[in-house]
Amino acid sequence: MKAGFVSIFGKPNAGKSTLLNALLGEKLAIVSPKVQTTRHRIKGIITEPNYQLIFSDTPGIIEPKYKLHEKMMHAVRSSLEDADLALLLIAANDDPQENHEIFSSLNLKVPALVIINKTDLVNAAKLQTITEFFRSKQYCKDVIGISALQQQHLNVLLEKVLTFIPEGEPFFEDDNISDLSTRFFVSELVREKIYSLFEQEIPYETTVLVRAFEEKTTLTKIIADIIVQRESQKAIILGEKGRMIKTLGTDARKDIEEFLGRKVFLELFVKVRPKWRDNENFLKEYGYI
Ligand SMILES: Nc1nc2c(ncn2[C@@H]2O[C@H](COP(=O)(O)OP(=O)(O)OP(=O)(O)O)[C@@H](O)[C@H]2O)c(=O)[nH]1
Ligand SMILES: [Mg+2]
Repeated sequence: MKAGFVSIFGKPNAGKSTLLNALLGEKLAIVSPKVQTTRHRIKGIITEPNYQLIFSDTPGIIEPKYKLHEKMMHAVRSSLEDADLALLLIAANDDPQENHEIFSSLNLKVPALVIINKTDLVNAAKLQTITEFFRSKQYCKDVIGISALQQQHLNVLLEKVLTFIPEGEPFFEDDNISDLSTRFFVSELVREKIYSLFEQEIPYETTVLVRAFEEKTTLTKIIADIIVQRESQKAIILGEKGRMIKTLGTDARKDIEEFLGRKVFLELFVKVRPKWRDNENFLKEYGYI
């Protein structure tokens, strides 16, 4: 039996969360075409008869501008600490040198595989160039090209990963697929819809807090607060005659129903909390520890 921790690192938008979901065959982490979608460390556990792998999706590596960003980078550091192996993810259409600088800045103490994602977007020659670029890097044990979106070469990746995992007993019961609460995943699904429905600063200045979660006989009743920084943002999220929040609620409810496997009644409220992203108390209340 092998058991170990594998952390996924990379720039925002490299496809870390898409990869976690593809490996688990389950949508655990929210995904969007916008940068800085993931804000927490999200563990996804795969248990097979002969191994247990605990993957960690992490926030994209950025230069912190707000306390919220500092918390996000803390989630990155904490995933560095217990990893047996690091997966350094780069989008095939992104700049290798810039990614190399970010990977170097992690000061890895564990072996790393460079994973070139989004290979569906480039030709073979380009893939070859990036592969050669990383092969010579000191932290890089191997380079593997994948497409997380199209689920290509994930088996090659898994097999390679296992060669770096020590013998050991499982850390989690075999029916666990994550360490996070259902409330967390519900709030994330609402946040995902905010990323897809709203533009500019709104996704980045918003968070979601599940305030009530009640299992009734025929459905689950959920009340969630959408926290924004300004009154003008509240007006945009509500929309004319409440149209936007209605769409948001319907989209989120459908995904939550799929996630929970039962009917959901979802009620959303919008609350203004000026500068919550820089306020320790608010950050704590909203689950950013
Ligand atoms: N073409 C293509 N797109 C991909 C692939 N993997 C991910 N994407 C897209 O890239 C975008 C970003 O994906 P995410 O998984 O949210 O990226 P992330 O690295 O988790 O981003 P942050 O959470 O912001 O750090 C989404 O639009 C995905 O659909 C891939 O293999 N090919
Ligand atoms: Mg992500």
